[in-house]
Amino acid sequence: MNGEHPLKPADMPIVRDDIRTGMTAEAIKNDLLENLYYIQARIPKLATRNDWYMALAYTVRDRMLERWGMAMESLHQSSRAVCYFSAEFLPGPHLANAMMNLGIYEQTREAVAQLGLNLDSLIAQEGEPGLGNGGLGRLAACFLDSLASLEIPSIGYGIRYEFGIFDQEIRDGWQREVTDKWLALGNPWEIPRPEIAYYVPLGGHTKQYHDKQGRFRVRWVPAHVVKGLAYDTPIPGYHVESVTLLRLWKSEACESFDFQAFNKGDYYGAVEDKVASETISKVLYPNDEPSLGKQLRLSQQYFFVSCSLQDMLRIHHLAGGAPDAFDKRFAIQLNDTHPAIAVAELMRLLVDRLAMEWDRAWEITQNTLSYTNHTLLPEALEKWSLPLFQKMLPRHLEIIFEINRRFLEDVRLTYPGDNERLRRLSLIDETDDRYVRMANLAAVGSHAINGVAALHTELLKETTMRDFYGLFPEKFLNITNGVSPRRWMVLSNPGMSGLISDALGESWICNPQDSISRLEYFADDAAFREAWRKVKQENKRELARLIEERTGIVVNPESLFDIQVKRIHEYKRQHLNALHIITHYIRLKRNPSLDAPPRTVIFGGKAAPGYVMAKLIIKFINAIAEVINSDPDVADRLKVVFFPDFNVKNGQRIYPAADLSEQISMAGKEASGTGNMKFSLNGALTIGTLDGANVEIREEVGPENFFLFGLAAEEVLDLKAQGYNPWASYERNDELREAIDLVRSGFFSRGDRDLFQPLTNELLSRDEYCLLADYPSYIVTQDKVGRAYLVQDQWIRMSILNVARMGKFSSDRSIREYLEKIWRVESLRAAGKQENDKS
Ligand code: B1N
Repeated sequence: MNGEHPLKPADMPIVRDDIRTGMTAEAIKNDLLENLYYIQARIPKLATRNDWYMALAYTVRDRMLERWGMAMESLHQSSRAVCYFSAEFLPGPHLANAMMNLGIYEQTREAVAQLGLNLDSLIAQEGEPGLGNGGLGRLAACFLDSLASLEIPSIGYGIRYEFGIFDQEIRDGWQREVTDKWLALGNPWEIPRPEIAYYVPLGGHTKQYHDKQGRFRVRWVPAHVVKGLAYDTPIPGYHVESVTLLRLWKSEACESFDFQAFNKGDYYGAVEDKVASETISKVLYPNDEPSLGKQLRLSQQYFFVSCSLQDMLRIHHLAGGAPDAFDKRFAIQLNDTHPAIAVAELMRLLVDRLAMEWDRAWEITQNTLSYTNHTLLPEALEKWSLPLFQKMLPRHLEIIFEINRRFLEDVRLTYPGDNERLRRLSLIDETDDRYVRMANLAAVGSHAINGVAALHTELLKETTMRDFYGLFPEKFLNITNGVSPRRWMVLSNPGMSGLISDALGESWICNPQDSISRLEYFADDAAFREAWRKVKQENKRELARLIEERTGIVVNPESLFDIQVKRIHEYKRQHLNALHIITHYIRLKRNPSLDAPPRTVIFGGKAAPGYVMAKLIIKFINAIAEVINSDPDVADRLKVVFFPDFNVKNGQRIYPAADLSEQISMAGKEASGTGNMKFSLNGALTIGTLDGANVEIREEVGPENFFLFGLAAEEVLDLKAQGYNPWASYERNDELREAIDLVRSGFFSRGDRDLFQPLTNELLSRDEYCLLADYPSYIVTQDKVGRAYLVQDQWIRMSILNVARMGKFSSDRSIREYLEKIWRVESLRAAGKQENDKS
């Protein structure tokens, strides 16, 4: 049999263990051939690049499954595990990350080379699971990476969307959305678990009854039931023996219900039910922030929360745990309010299904749950209209009313007669129509509430959740976001990471907070600076190649790479960046010998398909790019690029090539930002406002290594309180007026004066995000950036210092804080150590 395998020499013995788990190039090569043959059913001669990619993915996965078994065992035994509930996960491509974490990168490269293949091209073949919109989903993925690397028993629970975030194409400067068919070529990283399935009821009504003990009970009689199936993806930690589990739910029709309709002869009714059931996990809502009262979104949230809680109860039960000890076994983190229905669902499962007393169930619920807030934007606060809620989740509405009744009773005792406050704290908004307020539900049902950066948490306490802070200040805490140094440094920037490791050893990869600061000494080492500059230069050359391939634009890799990549949103102010470009362009036209370095301004990011102004901003950037890039007068001095389809994969090539990171949101609006951290960890300097985590980044790297501009959050409030008049700003500043007038003249729109009117009108009349107020200081600060860049050696020093001082922003540090302050869960490593100490 072996001898018949076309590429396998007859004398190569196959030892199953070795082939699936061996870490040598030889074992990897053999497994790769086996998987190509037995899973892809291909012989090497006929294999496509995707066949090879799939076979390689299975080969790497084989090496994770062994660790998987151990992880499952610990979950079923361990004293306490973390469950991260998130409607979004953006893990990015798995292959290279898994090879790095398993420590088999070089062996795999060799194995693949022996077969005449190129590893980088196989890595490039992988798409990515775009199961998230932006920062919030990517944060969830970084957190799983850290949970795995710190060996914390943990599960990420979410939805297996069939279609993730749309792919973005740019046509004639406009965004076009293309469906993301991430599952089309198969997904080798997931393991379907058809036997792990739960029923999720929806609609119908409730009935009261008395049980055998004569106790008052409620039964929910649903109108539909859908089934949730588990799909598991192993998330490997860095150089450790364990993996974390990402368990995503896919919705399906539940056969028994199909057949009922079918038997009644209602074939189409049965099919409709099937379609409706499968719709639940069909597509990710592409909105980053504004909440929209869509029924399907509420059913998605309930669907995944119910499956996950039922799954946890099953795991707990299998381990012999009593319902009463549920909170000892699990900590659940709610990633924003998207899974906040967990408060009512856990109560329902404990009270209705497991016949627990209300008070005890409430204690368990509060002990188990904690809530992270990710935004202060008022339009993002999730609320569901009462009729919709009643129709879909009648039992949950009753439970929420009961929670609210008890809660408001307590509030009345604390603040007698303060009806205004009562109205604000209520879980039900009764201002106009009636709504369920998900943030209030999450706050009341959790024992901890955290913001994601110091400033954000302060503003949360002072504004959005002020009344809750007054009521239970002890619940509030800050945990500043972080990012994975594995994916965002080692994997995406091997050149820079290699330099750091050569200088410091490799301990910084898992412990940047303690170790990477030693890099500071190397900022004074001229040879090190030169090596650092070369790495950045090479990264920029790489990105320049990619830009040409994707957009046709040729950029100068020696120019200052000035980059803003993030979701397109007015509060993030990509159009402020654009106004600077226009001003710089006008100056260059007027003064060809202007003393400023050549610049390439690069943008990337998706706009929500229904967000008209954000889509116009994309068109605006592309329109400016078209004019400037074809103007020979500034050919060597200024280029503008809109890099299409910004996602994790593209991000990995963009961050390492940046000189300047644009973090220019209006102060008070960006909860944290995490791109700001990725840039700085890759040696970019930041131009930014005092917003979100920028404040802490500046504190860490030092004000002299950070280009600060603009109003602070409080100053924005003052300005608005005084009655902000953007028109006055426009009239006061000549360069601003020139820039805006040039846009209004149709200069960037082939003479069309109307195209960008919605944009310029908004800026001149309302300017909600104070672009015109911040314009002068932004321009002055950009000039400073330009002058600083001209002193290359000094710039490189600052770049090294940025990286050396960014250790705080590892997601490992964030996770340790969650562990200590909220979850009270121990690492397996620590637990194992204690066991050893005892024996
Ligand atoms: O969460 C990130 C932060 O770094 C960002 O500052 C913040 O904007 C982002 C509804 C959201 N907040 N809210 C969302 C996403 C999807 C959705 O449907 C809201 N995303 C953020 C991580 O903390």
